[in-house]
Amino acid sequence: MSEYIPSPREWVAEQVELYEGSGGTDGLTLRDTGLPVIIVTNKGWKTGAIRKTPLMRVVDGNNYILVASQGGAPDHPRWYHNLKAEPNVEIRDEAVVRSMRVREVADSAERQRLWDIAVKAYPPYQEYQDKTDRVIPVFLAEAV
Ligand code: F42
Repeated sequence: MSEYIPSPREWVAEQVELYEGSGGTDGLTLRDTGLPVIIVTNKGWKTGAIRKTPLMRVVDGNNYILVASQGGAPDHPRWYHNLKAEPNVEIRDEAVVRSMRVREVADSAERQRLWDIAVKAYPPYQEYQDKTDRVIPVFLAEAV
């Protein structure tokens, strides 16, 4: 069994603790936005450790759209690299935990369709894209 290493960002680690510790009944939204969050459990590609990454809950049918925005920072978040190396993840959506496989969406028409859904769910994503030179990666998580 790999070791779980909490995020070094305190507010993120605290959200994971509350969300998971309550079995998906508490800590379900992003701070004061009231917008729903999921928890992605993934593997660190260098350490092999278990990482838990809260992301906005953006759905496309039975699938989830994962947006590697990191607030419009110049670099991709570390979890981007983890997911590229190990696409098998678990996604917790409230009390439901599912095994899923993620893929980065390369096709530009497909990416645009998913991006539009993501921005509708969480409008700041567009502000983040506007303030960074990188193209913010979009993943689709599908049931395995
Ligand atoms: N981030 C987003 O990008 N998109 C969202 O929609 C989003 C929503 C959201 C909602 C609630 C919430 O609490 C947080 C939310 N975040 C969102 C923030 C998100 O959870 C991440 O904290 C953020 O994207 C930064 O991801 P990160 O993976 O870069 O995290 C940093 C702080 C981190 O954990 N760094 C670790 C460290 O020790 O410095 C590295 C962890 C790691 O993955 N290490 C790898 C390993 O092998 O273990 C190696 C990785 C490498 O390439 O070096």
